[in-house]
Amino acid sequence: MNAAPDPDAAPMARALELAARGLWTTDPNPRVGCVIVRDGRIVGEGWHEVCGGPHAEVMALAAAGAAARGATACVTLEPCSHHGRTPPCADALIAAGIGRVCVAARDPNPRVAGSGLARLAAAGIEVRTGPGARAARRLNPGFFSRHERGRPWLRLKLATSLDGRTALADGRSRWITGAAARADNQRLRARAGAILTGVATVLADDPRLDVRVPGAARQPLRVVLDSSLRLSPVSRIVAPPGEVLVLTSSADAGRRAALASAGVRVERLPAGHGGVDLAAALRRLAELEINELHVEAGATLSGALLAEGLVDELVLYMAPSLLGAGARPLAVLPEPATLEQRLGFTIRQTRRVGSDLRLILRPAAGRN
Ligand code: AOF
Ligand code: ZN
Repeated sequence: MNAAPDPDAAPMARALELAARGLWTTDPNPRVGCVIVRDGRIVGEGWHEVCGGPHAEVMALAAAGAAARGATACVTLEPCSHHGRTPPCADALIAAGIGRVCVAARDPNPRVAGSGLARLAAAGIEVRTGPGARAARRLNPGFFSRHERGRPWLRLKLATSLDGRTALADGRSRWITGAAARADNQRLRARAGAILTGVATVLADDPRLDVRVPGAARQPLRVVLDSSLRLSPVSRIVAPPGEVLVLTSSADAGRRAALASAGVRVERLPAGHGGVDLAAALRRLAELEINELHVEAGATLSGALLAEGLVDELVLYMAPSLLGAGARPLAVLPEPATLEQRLGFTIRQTRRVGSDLRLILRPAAGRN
């Protein structure tokens, strides 16, 4: 005999679908959706669209109007209990007379962290948590990472040939992958809070590292790791729109002033091996409310991030071509002493994008 179907499953799936509409826009807030159900029928829907705007619950309550009384609200994240940029959603749900609340994931924000659920329960509202929790977290890897680990979710993008090369020996790399792969990468940039690169890449390629995809209204912060402040104030990455942050370990006031007058914010961090301390840089970016950090860098910085176990996800676009052994490698890494010590990954997804292949990989268990 089949178990009775879970009545919260379908509205929660719908709430998750709505939440995903905020993929490019809610930053630094999470992507959240809400569906209000009464007698098995959806009477209101909402999602968080933009930071500073109404939360998902408020939008759904407005749509439901008087039908919210006694209804169930399915929300992908615990309703907030704090006065942030907007008043607490828990209070709005209570005031609207909601009878029952079903929540996918608890809000890891220390200003909420269970107190939203507690406030609802104290008002006599039946509260259920759990359905859709994995999907709600998957939709917000950076928001959870920032609050739970104190660092952004780091996505390292690489574009290589079949033999794992990223450029000719002289640095020429435009283009290894095709237009479809590059457009796909634009969409990954659009969901990030910041795009990180190293100054060597800026000096060599003069990339813009901005988002130029239709429908993207927000420019992620562009971050350059530049231990000795070599960045030129006229490099393309500095040009508007969007903001630029340089993380350095240099105290050179003159160079700092030159960058500042070009609108670049410069912050000093401790030095690590071969440059700015990477863990400190990630901590700082989490403090700046960066959820997802999209990295497009050369072999040295990519290798250092991999070697330090700071990469959460690797997006590898592989072009069906060979560049030969003289071409540039994908990551500069210390050679493992034994095969057991090599960096291993699990393949999460393979997909053909135009003429190229896209692999999404995660570090194998036991790392990070
Ligand atoms: C909810 N529903 O739709 C969202 C929530 O500054 P504020 O007022 O926008 O609050 C931001 C915080 O609220 C954010 O860090 C997270 O903890 C929570 N987000 N909560 O009840 C929503 N987006
Ligand atoms: Zn809220």
